[in-house]
Amino acid sequence: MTSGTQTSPRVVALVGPYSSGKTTLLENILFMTNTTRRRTNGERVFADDSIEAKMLSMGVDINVAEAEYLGDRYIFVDCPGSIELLQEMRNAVHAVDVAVVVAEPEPDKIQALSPLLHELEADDIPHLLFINKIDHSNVHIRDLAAALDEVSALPCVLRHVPIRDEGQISGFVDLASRRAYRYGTDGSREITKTADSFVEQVKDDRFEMMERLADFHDDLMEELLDDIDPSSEEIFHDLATDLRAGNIMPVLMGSALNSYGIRRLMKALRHEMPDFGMAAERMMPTKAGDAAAYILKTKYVPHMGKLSFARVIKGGLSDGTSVGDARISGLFSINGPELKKCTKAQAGDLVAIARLEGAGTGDTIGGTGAPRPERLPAVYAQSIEVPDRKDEAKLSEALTKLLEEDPSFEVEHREDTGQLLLWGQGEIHMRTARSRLTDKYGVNVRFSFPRIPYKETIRKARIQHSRYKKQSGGHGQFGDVVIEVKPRELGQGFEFEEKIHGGSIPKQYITSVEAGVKDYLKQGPLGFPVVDVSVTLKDGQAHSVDSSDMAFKMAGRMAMADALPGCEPVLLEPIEHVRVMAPSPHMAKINAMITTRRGQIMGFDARTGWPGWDVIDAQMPASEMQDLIIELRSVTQGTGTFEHRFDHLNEVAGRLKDDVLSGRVAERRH
Ligand SMILES: Nc1nc2c(ncn2[C@@H]2O[C@H](COP(=O)(O)OP(=O)(O)OP(=O)(O)O)[C@@H](O)[C@H]2O)c(=O)[nH]1
Ligand SMILES: [Mg+2]
Repeated sequence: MTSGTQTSPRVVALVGPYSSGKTTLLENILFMTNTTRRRTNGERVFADDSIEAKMLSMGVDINVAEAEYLGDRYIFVDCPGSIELLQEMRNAVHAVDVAVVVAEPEPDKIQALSPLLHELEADDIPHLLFINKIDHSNVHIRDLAAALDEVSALPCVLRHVPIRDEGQISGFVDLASRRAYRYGTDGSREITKTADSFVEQVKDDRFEMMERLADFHDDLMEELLDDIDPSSEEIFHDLATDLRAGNIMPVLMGSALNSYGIRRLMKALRHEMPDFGMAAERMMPTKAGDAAAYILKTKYVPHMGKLSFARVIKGGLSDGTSVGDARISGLFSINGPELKKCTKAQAGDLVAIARLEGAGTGDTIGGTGAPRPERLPAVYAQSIEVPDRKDEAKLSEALTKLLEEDPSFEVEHREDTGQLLLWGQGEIHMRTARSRLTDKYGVNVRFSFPRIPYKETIRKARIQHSRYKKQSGGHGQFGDVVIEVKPRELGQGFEFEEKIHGGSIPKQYITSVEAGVKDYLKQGPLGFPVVDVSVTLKDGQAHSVDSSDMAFKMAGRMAMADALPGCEPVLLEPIEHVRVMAPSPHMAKINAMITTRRGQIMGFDARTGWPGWDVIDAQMPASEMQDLIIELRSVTQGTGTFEHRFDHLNEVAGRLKDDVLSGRVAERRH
C-alpha cells in the first residue's frame, strides 16, 4: 500500500449474532482511534447503508474499515450477524488473523453463538469473545461463563469480572493484571487504579482463569500447585500463546455504545493476536504463483462496477499487472464506503481490486488448489419469474452477479415444473436477493413459493385400441395402434416395447408411436407428469397413402389419452430425505415438528464433530418443507439447520389428494 507503514496490517473480523453490537463496536473503535469523527445523537457515522440493509434494518454486507492504534495498522471486517447471512462471515473469517465474537450478556442468547463458534473452530481461526452491552445487564458472570462453556469447544478463559455499585456495573477487574478499571463517565475513558479490596473479591475467578491456562503450561501448573502467585507478565504471555495456538477462547467485556472496555480489547489485540503467518498458511494454494490473493467478498457497486475485496496471501499486487490469469486494473484501500486509490498491495494487505474478471467470492487468484470456504446447504427456495419476457436476459445477468457476490445462493432450472428457482438460506436472505435484483439491478422480478413437482402413475393395466383418422380431401391422416399399458414398480421409470408381428405397422412408424406416447406422459389424467409405466405396442394398421410419422404420433398419444383414465391413476408426491441438526436440548421439539409435517423419523445420532449437537434423519414430503427452516430456527434459537435430497415418490390419497388436485385445477385456470 502506498500509505502508512510498510508492515502488513492486522486483520480482525467482528462476528456475532444479529444485533449484538458489532457495527457499534467498530464505530467506537474508529472514534477512539481518531479515524472518524465522534457521533452525534444517535447518528450512525459508519454503517451499512445499502438499500437492503436499510430495508431490513440489519447488517447484510461486510463493512471494512482501517484504523491506526499505537502505531499499528488494523483492518476490521464487520460481518452481518443474521444466521441467514452466515456465508458472508464464513468467507470473511477465512482471511483474518483473529475474530472478535461480540455477544450479548444474556445466558439465553448464548446458544445462538454455537454455529458461529463452530465455524471458527472448524477453520482454526483464533478468536476471543467480547461480552457487549454490559452497561444494561444484571447478569451473573458465572452463569454467563457456564453458558459459554456449553457452546464453545475451546475452554473459555474469563479475563474480566464486573464491579457493581448499587446494582449498576461501574467497572471491571482485569484478572490477569489484578487491576480494577472504572468506566469513565464521559464514556470515552477508563480510569485505572489498583484496588486490593476488589481483587480479594475475585480471587476464585482469578484462580479458575489460571487453572484453565495451566492445562497448557506446565510451569504455571507447578506454581499453582506450590501456591505461588504467578506474575502478570507470565499470565499475559500464556494468554497470548494460547490465543495464537487456538487453545482457548479468552472472554473480555464492555459496552460498545459507551466505549467501555474498548481500550482493553484493543490492547489485548495488540499484544496477543496472531500475526499474518497463520492466516497466510490457511489461505495458501497448494500450487501458488509469485503472487496470490483470496477474495473474501465480491460486490457490484453503482458507478464502479465489480469490486473484489481481497487479502494478499503472498507476493504483491500492483495496478496494471496480472496475477495468474487475473488482470489487476485498479487497486483501492477500503475505509467503509470510501475507497482510496493505491498502486500496490503487499502480503497481508486487504484491498479492493476493480473489475477483476473470472473470479468471485471465495476464489483465490494466483494459484491452484486453494482451500475455499464451503457453501452452506440451501434450505429455502423461491420461484422467480419476470412478468415481461424482455427482462429475461437482464434477469440472467443479474443472477450471475448475485451468485458471484454470494455463493450461498443457488439457481435451479426445474424441468418438471418449468420454474426457475432461487435457493438460499431463508426469508431474510431472499429479501436481500429481491432487493438486489429489483433495486440494484433494475429487474422487475416476482418471487413466489415453488410448485411442488407432483407426479402420477397408474395401478391397473389395460389394452387400448385407438385410431387416428382424418379425411380432409387430398391426403388424409391414418394411424391405428393397439397398446398395452401396465404399471411398473415405483422408481423403475418408463419403458416402451414393441411386439409387432407381420409388419402390421411399418418399422419407421414405431418410433413415432413411442414419441406420441412420451408426449402424452408430460401431463396425465390428473394433470401431472406420468411416471413408472410400461407401454407395449402390440398391433395396429397402416394405410399406404394416408399413414405418416405425424399420424402415428397422434395415434400413440390418443391411445394413451383413451387408456389412462381407466387405469386407476394415482397421485404421487416427492418425499425428501432430511438431516436435521441442532443442539440436543431442542430435539424433542424437532421430533414433534417432523411428525406434524407428516415426516417419518428414520434415525437419531450425535452430530460428529459438534459436541452437544444431535442429528435426526427423517423422510418428509417436499410440500411440508418449503418453510421448514423458518419453524426450525424458531424452535432452536436460530441454531438448527438441515440438509435434504430427493428420495422417492409416494402415493397421496384422501383429502390431501383432493386438495392437491383442486389446487392444481385452480392453478391451471389462471
Ligand atoms: N445498551 C447498549 N446497547 C448497545 C451496545 N452496543 C450496541 N448497542 C445497540 O444494539 C443495537 C444493535 O447494534 P449494532 O451495532 O447495529 O449491532 P450489529 O451486531 O452490528 O447488528 P447486525 O449487523 O444487524 O447483526 C443498536 O441499537 C445499538 O445501539 C451497548 O454496549 N450497550
Ligand atoms: Mg452490523
